[in-house]
Amino acid sequence: MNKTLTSFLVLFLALSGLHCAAQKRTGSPATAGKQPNILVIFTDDHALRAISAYGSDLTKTPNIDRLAKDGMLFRHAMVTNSICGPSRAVLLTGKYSHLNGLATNQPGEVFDGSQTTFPKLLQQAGYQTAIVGKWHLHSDPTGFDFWKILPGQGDYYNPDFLTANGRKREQGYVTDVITNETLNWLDKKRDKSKPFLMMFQHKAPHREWLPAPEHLTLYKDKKFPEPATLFDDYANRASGARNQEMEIGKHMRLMSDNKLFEPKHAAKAPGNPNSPYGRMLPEQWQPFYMAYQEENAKFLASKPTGKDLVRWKYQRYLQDYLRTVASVDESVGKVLDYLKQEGLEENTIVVYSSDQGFYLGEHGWFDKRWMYEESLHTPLIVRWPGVTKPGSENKEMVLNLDLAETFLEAAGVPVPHEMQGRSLVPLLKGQTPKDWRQEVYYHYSEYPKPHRVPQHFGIRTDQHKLIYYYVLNEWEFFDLKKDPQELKSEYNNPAYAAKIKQLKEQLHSLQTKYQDPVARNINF
Ligand code: SGN
Ligand code: CA
Repeated sequence: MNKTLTSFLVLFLALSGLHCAAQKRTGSPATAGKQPNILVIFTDDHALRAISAYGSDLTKTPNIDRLAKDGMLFRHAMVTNSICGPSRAVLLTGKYSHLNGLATNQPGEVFDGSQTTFPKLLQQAGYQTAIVGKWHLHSDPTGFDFWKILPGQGDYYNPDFLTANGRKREQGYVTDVITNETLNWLDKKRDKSKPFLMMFQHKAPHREWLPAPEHLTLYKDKKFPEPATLFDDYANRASGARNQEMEIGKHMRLMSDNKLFEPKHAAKAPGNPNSPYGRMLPEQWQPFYMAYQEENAKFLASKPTGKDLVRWKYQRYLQDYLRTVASVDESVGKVLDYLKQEGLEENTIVVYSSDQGFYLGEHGWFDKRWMYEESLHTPLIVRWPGVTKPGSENKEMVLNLDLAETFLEAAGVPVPHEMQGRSLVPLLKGQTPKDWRQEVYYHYSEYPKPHRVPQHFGIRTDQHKLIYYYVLNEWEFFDLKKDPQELKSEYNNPAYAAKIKQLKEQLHSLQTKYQDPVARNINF
């Protein structure tokens, strides 16, 4: 063999070795036969408490529930960083924020689209890939054959959209526009000879919770139950819980959030022509304004204060939030009907999830961010005909970090080593591996604006949660069995000292395992 040929062979063998080492495992589709289509239905800020399949005491979501009836519902699906852009970056990359580079929503933070994402890998494996709706990563999507996204947060009425051809305003209500675009791509634009990945991502139910015209009076006379902690005094916890700016009473805005419009707005919507209300056409604004008038007049006549004001705001907040959820649920119904009608149901994995959970008055709050249960959890329902047992429930701790690997395994695509989650495919088959994770690592870092939630990281196990607010140098420890609402930190309780010491060690090893650089700088 001549020298050139020998070196070529050595190089070739070395490279194929490297190639294998860079993959966690070679996948084969989890079911025999064709690669499944993947439909990811993703909402923004959807609290578990606002989905009837999760036992909502507030509303009914019959279409989302259809997925749970035919598939698997995860009780403890959680996120690694409870805000929008960062959570979406984790979903795409299967890596924690400190490694995928997007840790906050702050201006100037842009997702690096040159990195490996699961849509890119599916595309390379022959999938047609598309994303429609909220994106919020500030760089153009990569790895998608088709994209039509909202710029930034997007708007509820007559939203602008970005595509590869530029920016264009679409007439109508955002949930409807996103639904129609999704159906249009599925029906007319995709290459039907290939399997598809469609990421169908709603803006709703994000703040400022503007309902669709047909839902403006839904729940008008309904009184929603108040959470037990609506008037939380934030005692017995670290100082962050007291100093936040996300209280319904103090920080929710009476006009733009709670629709307490002024008489002058009867003639003209508040804000400039690009603002959430200002961009409505007169024929959209008039019925919108009028729908709130009767209740607003009663409010102005009685001028509630103190706890009564909080109660009024809470009711108005829930009405509007749940009205936007009603549109999402109808939209889910339309797309599920389409799959059925086209004979796509059997070979399509449908996932329902959100970028994180949300507070619906618990602790007196709206918004998310905290490692506390309501915002750490996110809905996750998966229907995979022939794989998920209809009506099944899973109680293991799973993460948004796991979804990229799940989709890759389902499609039979090798998983890159650098991905940090774990495929949910065995769980979906009803076979939880013996060594499934017993602990979750969380790290949030956007401070102070908006909402003044201090930076923190922590560990959650089945029963306990330890949180460290590292800039404040304050700890919290909760026994979730004894105190599921997380109202009393037991950090200084000597009875828990050994447990806390053990959790600190586990926390440290999780930071090492996940390569979070914060671990190197903090000694605890
Ligand atoms: C906006 C909202 C905040 C919200 C962030 C992030 N304010 O700034 O309440 O926390 O988005 O939301 S608003 O007055 O503009 O509605 S996220 O879903 O993108 O993380
Ligand atoms: Ca969100």
